[in-house]
Parts: sequence; structure tokens; C-alpha cells
Amino acid sequence: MIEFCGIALAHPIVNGSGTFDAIAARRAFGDALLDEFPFSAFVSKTITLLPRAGNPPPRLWEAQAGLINSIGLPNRGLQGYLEHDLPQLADLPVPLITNVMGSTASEVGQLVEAIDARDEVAAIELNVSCPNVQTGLDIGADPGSLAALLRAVRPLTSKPLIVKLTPNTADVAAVALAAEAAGADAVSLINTLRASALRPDGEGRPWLGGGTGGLSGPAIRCVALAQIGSVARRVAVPIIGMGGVTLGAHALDLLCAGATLVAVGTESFRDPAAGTRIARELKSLQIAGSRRATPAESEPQVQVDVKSADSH
Ligand code: RRO
Repeated sequence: MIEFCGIALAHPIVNGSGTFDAIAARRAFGDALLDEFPFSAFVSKTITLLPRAGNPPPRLWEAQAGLINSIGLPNRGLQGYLEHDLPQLADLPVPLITNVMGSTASEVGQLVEAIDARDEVAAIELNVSCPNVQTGLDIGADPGSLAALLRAVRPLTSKPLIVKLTPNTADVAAVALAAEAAGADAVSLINTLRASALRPDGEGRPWLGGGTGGLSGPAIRCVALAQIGSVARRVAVPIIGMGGVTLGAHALDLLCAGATLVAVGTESFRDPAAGTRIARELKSLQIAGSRRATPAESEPQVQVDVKSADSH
């Protein structure tokens, strides 16, 4: 068991918002999904106050080591979420984190207040980092604007408030510090890196219906590692680290960089059970690591002969 913002979790692997549709997965896999749910907490797709249709297609582009998405936040809106999605998500065997986004402090406030009233929800994640809508990203890239937003909405909930940061800013640690000072209980990073793809006809026109998108997957893992490390050196609040994790060893890297939890995103599109596998791999690495740190008395200590090793 590990503890995150007062919530007890079975292991450190959660999902990245919008990368695992638990309601569709339940339809596809039935109760088997609940018997071995891949994550220790479930983070919902971002919801907005009013329903949104999302961006026109195409919405995805497969890059060489990742995926560019321009989904554009399609969702049923707050009322649709509360009436349709929440009762089904509340059936999951793990704590629920609801991810919300608004384009003004008043919109975010209404979302936070409504979610705060629901006992089914353990924590709120505030998305200030979607690369695919006009508003939202600006707030998350600027420490002053983010602090003002948080000062307005922080008093509206007693639930843990996690702020999902953007990597598309010059100094992510400065934004994280501002979030912490204005009352965030945790930060999560990284969201996708702003990216473009062109149609293959060579005429220079964008492939994605939304024009540009956000890059995720293995291509961004090293960026995530650097940004999580720089945030961890500056803030005391816990971090949910994510970006290109496909193996337990990658999750361990992000924990070593300072994350408390690790989210799996794009890998779940390839393998819906990736969370279970990554949690298992991580656990064996941690067990092997703690054995190495405290060798048993009975284990022979290996002496390395530097001279003879050098001569080979
Ligand atoms: O829906 C999206 O296009 C989207 C969102 Br809300 C987000 O936070 N990050 C992303 O890459 N896509």
C-alpha cells in the first residue's frame, strides 16, 4: 500500500487522463476488468461544464516513436458526466480522480464545486495543459495566471486538488511552485508536447483536423524525466509522473526522479492490460533493488578484482 494525498493505493501505477476508457473496457471485458483492474486509481477523461463535440477528424497521427493526438476534449459535459459516467466509474474497484477543465475561473469553480459534492470522487485533477483547445493552455503556462485561478477555486473543495501541468512552457518548475503556493495538493506532469503532422501529399497542409496536436509515447519519455526531476527539486507536494512509460523500469526512473505515482498513457492504447504488467515489473525491480541494498548475511560478497577486470 502507498499513500497519495491521504488516499491509500495498492501500487503506484495509475492511468493518464483520457488514455483508458474504463466504461468501454468494462463493456468489452466484463467483470474480468474489475477482478484485475490495471490501475491503483482511475483518472477520468477531462470534463468541461458544457458538452463538447471535440475536434474534426483526423484526430490521430502515428509518429515514429509516439502518437500525436488532436482529440479536442469531446465529453458529455458536467451534467452528462454526473448522470451517465459517474455511476459507472464509481463501480470500479479503485479510488476515482475526476479531471476537469474550464476556460474561466468561474467555469472551473462550478466544476470543482459540483465534483466536491460527490462522495464517489476521491480527488480532483485540474487540467490546465490541454494543447488542443484555444483556452486553458495559457493559464497553465504562466505562474501568475495559474496562481490566480487556484486561489479562486481552492476554497471550493476539501478534496485533494491535483494540477496537471503543461510541458509547453519555458520553466515548468516555476509553474509548479506557483501551483503549490496557491494550494495545490499535488501536481501531475507531463501532458503532451505540442506537435504537428503534415499530409503525406507534400503540399504542406496539416494532417490533423484540429491543425496541431500533442505528442505522447516513448518519444517524450526523456523530456518527462527531465521535467519531473526539475519540478521535484523545487516543490514538496507529491508528483504524478508520466510520459512514455512502457516498462516497469521506466516507472522506476520516474519514481527515482521524484514522482510518487506514475501514470501510464499511450501504452494502454496498444495493450489495455499494460498498467497491470508495468506495476508487476516495477514491483520486482523494487524487490530486487531492496535486496541489493541490504544483502543477506549468508550471501557471498562478490569481490571485483579491478586489475584483472581491466585487463580483459
Ligand atoms: O482531448 C484532448 O485533445 C487532449 C487533452 Br484534454 C489533454 O489534456 N491532452 C491531450 O494531449 N489531448
